[in-house]
Amino acid sequence: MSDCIFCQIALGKIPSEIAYEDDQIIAFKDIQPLAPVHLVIIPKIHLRSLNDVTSDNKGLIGHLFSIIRRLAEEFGVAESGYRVVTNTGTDGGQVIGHLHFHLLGGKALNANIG
Ligand code: DGP
Repeated sequence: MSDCIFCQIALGKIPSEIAYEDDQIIAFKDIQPLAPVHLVIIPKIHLRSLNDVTSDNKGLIGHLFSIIRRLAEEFGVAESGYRVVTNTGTDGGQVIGHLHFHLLGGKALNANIG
């Protein structure tokens, strides 16, 4: 989608600090990091949120999570611990309307969710 910031990042039209990329997904550093490690992992296809995910996407989502796990290792937070979050919709705090997963780590995160 031409007006989607994350589609533009996936296409390389908006620069980002890329941590991983393949034909299906891309991971980049969040522009407003909330933790020492804060990556955003997205599918390249435009899905608006988790609400758009169906069983047709199970290969993609499984692959995406395997890369998140690998990135947690590479960024040195796998042992100490980390959090994976996907905000969905207005009440979920989603700002960018392209499915994405936050990988947060590198500090003791607040245990309160919500
Ligand atoms: P969310 O609230 O879940 O929709 O979070 C969107 C995140 O995306 C937020 O943490 C900031 C990040 N973000 C927004 N625009 C850009 C951008 O242009 N580049 C990068 N690297 N991150 C962005």
